[in-house]
This record gives sequence, C-alpha cells and structure tokens, in this order.
Amino acid sequence: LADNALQALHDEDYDVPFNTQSLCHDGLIFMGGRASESLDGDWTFCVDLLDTGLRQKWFAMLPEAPENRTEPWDYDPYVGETVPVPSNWAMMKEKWYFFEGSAWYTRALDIETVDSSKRQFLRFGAASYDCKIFLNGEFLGNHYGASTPFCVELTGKLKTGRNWIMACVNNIRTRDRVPMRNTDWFNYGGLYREVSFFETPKTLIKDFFLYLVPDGTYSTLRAEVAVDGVPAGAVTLSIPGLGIEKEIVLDADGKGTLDISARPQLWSPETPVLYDVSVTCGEDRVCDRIGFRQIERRGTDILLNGAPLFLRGISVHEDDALLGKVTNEDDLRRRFAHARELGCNYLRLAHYPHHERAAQIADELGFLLWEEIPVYWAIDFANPATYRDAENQLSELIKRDRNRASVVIWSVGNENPDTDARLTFMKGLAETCKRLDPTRLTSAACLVNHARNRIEDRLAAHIDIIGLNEYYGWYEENFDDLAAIGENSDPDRPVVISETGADGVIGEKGPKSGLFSEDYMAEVYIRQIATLRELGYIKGMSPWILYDFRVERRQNIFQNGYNHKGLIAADKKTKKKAFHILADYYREIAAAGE
Ligand code: GCB
Repeated sequence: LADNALQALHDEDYDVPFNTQSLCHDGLIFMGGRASESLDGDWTFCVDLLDTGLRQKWFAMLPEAPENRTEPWDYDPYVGETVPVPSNWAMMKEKWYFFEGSAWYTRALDIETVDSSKRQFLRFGAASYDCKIFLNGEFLGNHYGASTPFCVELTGKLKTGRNWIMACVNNIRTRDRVPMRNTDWFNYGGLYREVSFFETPKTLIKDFFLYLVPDGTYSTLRAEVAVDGVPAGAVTLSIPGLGIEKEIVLDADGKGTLDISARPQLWSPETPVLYDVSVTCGEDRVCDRIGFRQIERRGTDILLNGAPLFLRGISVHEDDALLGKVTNEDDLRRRFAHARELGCNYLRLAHYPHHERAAQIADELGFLLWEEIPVYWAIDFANPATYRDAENQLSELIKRDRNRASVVIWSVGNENPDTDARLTFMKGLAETCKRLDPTRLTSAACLVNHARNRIEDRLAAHIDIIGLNEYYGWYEENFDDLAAIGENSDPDRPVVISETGADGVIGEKGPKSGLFSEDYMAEVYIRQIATLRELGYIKGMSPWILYDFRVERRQNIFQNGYNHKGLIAADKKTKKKAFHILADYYREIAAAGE
C-alpha cells in the first residue's frame, strides 16, 4: 500500500499525493484464523461534503484540547460526535440518509510497547467505496471497492503509547467506478464491516490455497502457499483428519506448491465435511477448515463430485431495514435458515462480495454459492482504470474465499449490454478467475436477445454457465415469449435463471390485485415455473429475491424506496404467497432426486 502512496494526484486541489487505485490484491487478504484486536466500537465521525479535510489536512492535526488550539480548524477529529463501527452513516441519522461524499472516522490505538520483532497491520472488512487511511498524520494508502477486505501495514510507524488512526471514506457514485452511478440497491457509505489490528512475525504466511485437483480422480490435494518477509525455506502443512503432515519447499520468491495423495471424504450440501488444516512457517501459523469437492460442467450439465446437479436457489442482497448493509452472525444464519425452509441448496450472493462469514457458514451448513463483483449494467467498459478496479475487486474476492468449498461459481457481472468493449472487459475477468482458481465455474447474469427472441450473448463462449435474468410477467408482459425463447434457444452449456420475479407489496399498502399485488406476484411464479420446468438445459434458478430491500430509485406509491420482489418482506419475517409456491416446486424436484 505505502508504495502506492507516491502515485499521481487524484485531485489537483490537494497537495497530498493520494493514489487513485489500490494495490491491495498484492497484499494480505487471507486471515487464516489469526488472533486480532477488534477496533469496532465508537469512532469520532464527521461528514465532509466539500472534501475540506483533504484540503485543510485534518489528518495532520495534532490532538490538543480544543480551547488551546491557535488555528481555526473547521473540524477537530479528536472530539465530538461518534458513530459505531461497523455502521452505514445513512442508518445513523436522517440528515445523512442520502449523503454521498467523504466522511472522516478517527480512533485511538493504544500500544503498550511496540514489539519491533513483529509486523503490525490494520484490517478493514469493507469500506464503501474509496478509503484513505492515515496513521498519526501520515497517509498510508488507498483502497477502492466497497465490498472486499484490505490490510494496511503499520510496521515501523507505530509509537509506544497512543496512536491515531483516521479513515476518509468516500461513497460518491462516478461513471468510472464499479458499480457506476446507477444501481438497483442503496448506495450505503461507511466502514460497515469489522476493523481489527493484528501482529505477525517478520516472516508471515501471506496466502494459502488448498484444493482437490479437479481431474476426476478425487485423489490429489494441491497446496499453494506464499510467504512474505525473510526467505523461509519451507512451510509445514498439516491436515490431522487425513494423517497429513508435509513440508512445502519455497522458491526464492517465497512461493511453494505441493501435490499430496489423499482421499478425503467429499464435501457436498448433504455431507458438508470440513477438515482442520494448518500451515506453519517459523513462528507464523494460520489455520482454516476446508472442504474438498469437484464442480464441473459437461455439455449442459453441472456436476458436483461427478453427479448431475440442479441448483435450487434464491438471490440475496446484503440489506437490512435497520442496519443497512451491516450484517452479523444472527442475520446470516437467519438467511440460511430461510433458504433451508425454501428447499434451497444454493444461493446467489448478489451483486457484490458479501461478508466473508457468509461463505464460512455456507461451508458448515452445506449450501452452494454464486459470488459476484458489481460489474453491473453499463459501467465504463472502455476505461482501463475501471477494468483495474473491477479486476482488483475480483482478485480480492477470490483470494478471500477460494478455500470455501461452498463457493462454486464466480460471476463476473450482471446484465451488461453486449458491446465489444464489454466483451473484452468481461472475458478478461473470466480469464482472471481461471488463472487464480482452477476449481470453480464462471458465470455472468446475461440478458435475452430480445431482437431474436433467443438466449444469445457473445460472452457465453467464455463462461461455463450462462446466467439468465428474465422478467416475463413483469418487465416483459408476454409469458408466451418465454416459452418461445426456450424453444428458439439451443445453448451448448448449462443455463441458470439467475433472476426472475415480480414485486408483491403486502399489508395495507399493497393492492389487492394487478401489478404490485401479492397475488399477481404469486401468479408470475406459478407461470414461470410451469414454463421453465420444461427446458432441459436449465440447470438451476435463483429468483429475485429472498427479502425486500432498500433502494433510492423506486419511489412509486407502492414502492416507497424499496424493491418489493422479496419472497419475504423487509422485516425478514413475513412470507409472501410466492415463497410457498417456490418451496413446493423445490420440494418436488428435490424428492425427484434432481
Ligand atoms: C435486475 C437486476 C437487479 C434488480 C432487478 C429488479 O435485473 O439485476 O439488480 O434489482 O432486476 O428488481 O428490477
């Protein structure tokens, strides 16, 4: 990160060289169960509409009693209003609801004695969207992307006693960001996932990936490890449940790979078996619980551990009526419990990387996951900086979650127009997935070619599964077209209906019939299921969506700032009729062994 601090000015007004793009994917993403000190709790907070803090250098102010100050600073980071971290400012005060811009977070970090034999880091679970980090007045680096974690190294910069951390978080929507200015989910800003401080030995295990080699023999595990710091020679990998204890020799760059013969019990939704795994390098040790399975596609089939699979799914956002984009263990477990009740074996985590606990819990409970980056609608596909940002978010997501057996699909985007620039951009992302991870399928949520009434998208040749968003009965009135598309299409690979659905507003505010009524929504589900079940190449679905969710752009008398396509209302309790219709269908196909 720090290296990046010397890059070009982002805004000529500021005389501090804030870099414009993160290098975090070269850094530390994988945590491997390291002990850390939580920095959650109250941080002083101020919204900064005009970026005055960057111009006046609020980050360089020394802490002092306000009455002793000799300069008329427009803000004092060390006193005043606080907000809890994690949180989204939109949920903290009504006057911040639609605020888009920079906001400053400040917190003390007290260190009894700086241990110079160790390295020190901060880790941010997520900051939406651009986050500049300062320590004791010094700019340490920038991170772009609202939903992936990043670490900042503090080694050599901490003082014994009191230190001050500041984060300037900016959530302005711009054309060149990922996502860009227009989305169908709320633009929550802030430090909305956990923040922590941790120490490592000088030489640390930076990255670790362990997987079943996908060659159909189910007999080889491959371990890839990267170590940072003084060259270490070798690391020790241990998987007690398989009787494995092996040395992995490292090259001069601190990287090592080893193939190990093993016959682990395979992970699946029915048997979510996980093995305790640890890696030791000198004084450093990381651990994980990892499942082994093989996902592949053959023709129009998706196979898990060699057996054909139908993905009985549901899409889900990270959104809560009270907490915004903040999630927690209870919220995540309720989500999986509802998915279980619906008869799901699969969830689409839309449209950006969700909290890392989601995939850990899915591993443990036995759910398959689609994970995604917010390459959403018409982003600035021709802009190389936009590509770098998207690829960085993708790399960070993959490095974070590639030891999770539950994650079977990386999605590189959603509903993007089939242009040349988009094809180059998304093909590049699909290749990055395969380069970083040979053990998963790639997909993207594509659109029907309406002109030809066919499933047709040039990107399809470059991904394993064609995701298809279609809203027959809602945005497209004529249901017969869906059947026609089904017949006109002859895809050479599996299609998963990544979205379909309709708004249903329940309670007094909802109409009794027609658009936005619960009954009409139910009818759309009945007719969708009747048509889709006849199409053999459809190998799964994740209708839109589990819960109603907040969004700025929907303001008609039924919507009131919400998208109401949830099978369950925004209270995360009240089920709509369509919930039971989908549950019946999933029960039927599960019983038929599909
Ligand atoms: C879509 C988008 C999703 C929207 C949904 C809707 O196709 O992918 O983000 O929320 O439609 O409700 O319109």
